[in-house]
Order: sequence, then structure tokens, then C-alpha cells
Amino acid sequence: MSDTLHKEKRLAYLLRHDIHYAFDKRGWREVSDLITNHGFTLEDVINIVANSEKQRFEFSDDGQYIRARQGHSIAVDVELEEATPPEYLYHGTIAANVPSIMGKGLVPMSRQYVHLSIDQSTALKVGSRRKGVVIILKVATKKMWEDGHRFWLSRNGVWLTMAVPPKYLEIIEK
Ligand code: HQG
Repeated sequence: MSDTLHKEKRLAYLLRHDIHYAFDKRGWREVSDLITNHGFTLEDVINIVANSEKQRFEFSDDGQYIRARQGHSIAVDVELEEATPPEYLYHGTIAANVPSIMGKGLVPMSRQYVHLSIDQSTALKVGSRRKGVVIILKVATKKMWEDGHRFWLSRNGVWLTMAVPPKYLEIIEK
């Protein structure tokens, strides 16, 4: 892994999952804390925010704070925008998870939300992070929304919902 990618992964961990830091309730962390206590330079942080392929992070208006746009396991409110989903969204996972998913639906596991992708190729990338046969699930999101489920769209284009009951899921045959 390149040094930059390694630093981006480390930053993602520090902004989404670090239970040892007292986060602002909106998910902000002081940039100075990353510099003083976690080995980042200001240049590192600026470069990661600008170049993150998934645009995972954002600075506060005054530049003193930074937060992840989605993906948290810690309980913070990053002011997500509620939105009406398209007809279908997608979820990439591995075959080993499918029996459980088709039994009880998609659940957030350790994160705050279930993450859904805008298209199959994005879902394929998400599923491919794990070892195993990748399975893409098609999610009837418009139907869910009509049935009262809520959706949010993060500023980096990831769709989020609380849970997906199995009746809205379909395995895509490749
Ligand atoms: C699975 C990355 C068994 C679920 C990606 C997934 C994404 C179940 C895993 C973001 C289940 C959770 C999130 C059930 C869900 N039984 N397994 N009932 N319900 N699962 O990492 O969606 O690169 O928390 O299928 O791009 O894989 O970090 O979620 O395999 O946007 O920015 O439990 O993380 O973004 O894994 O990925 P995760 P995810 P970043």
C-alpha cells in the first residue's frame, strides 16, 4: 500500500471509529490533534482531503476541524441530507453473508447505517474489499421509501438507510 493510501485509511479510522477521542456531536475532530498526536502533517491532511478518490472527508469552514462524510461506527450526527432514492440501489457483499442477509435483511453491523451504492459497478468494488465470492444485491429502494423507510445521501454520494428487510432484496445473477 502506498504511503498516501495508508495515511488515508488511518485517517478514516481516526474520524469514523476512534472511541478514544471526544468527538464534537457533529463528528468534527481538531486538525491540530491529528498533527500533535497522530503523526500527520498539515500538508498530509490537506492532500488527503483533496485527493481522496471517494471524497471521504471535509474541513469545517474555518479549517480548524475535519470529519468523515459517512461510514461512522461512533455515534455522531454529520448532518446528512435526507433524500428520495431512485427506483433501485445496490449492495455489494460476499456469498458467505447472503444466507443471513436473506433471512434477516441488511443491517448496519458495526456502522450507523446500511450503505448502498448508486450502481452495480460501485457495489462490486465495495464487495471486492472482502475475501470471497462477490454478490450484488439489488434493493427496491423506491418501494422501501413508499413504505416509509428513510434514506440519506452523503455529500460523497453514498446512500444510507437504517436497515433493509429481505422482501426488498434480490440477488443479481451474473
Ligand atoms: C454485511 C466502504 C450478514 C454487509 C464502502 C457487509 C462502503 C450482513 C458487512 C462502506 C448482514 C458490513 C460500507 C446480515 C449486512 N448478515 N452480513 N444480516 N447485513 N451484512 O464495511 O457496506 O472505503 O460495515 O453486506 O465503500 O461493506 O471505507 O459495510 O459485507 O461505502 O469509505 O456486513 O465502507 O467505504 O461491512 O461498506 P461494512 P459495507 P470506505
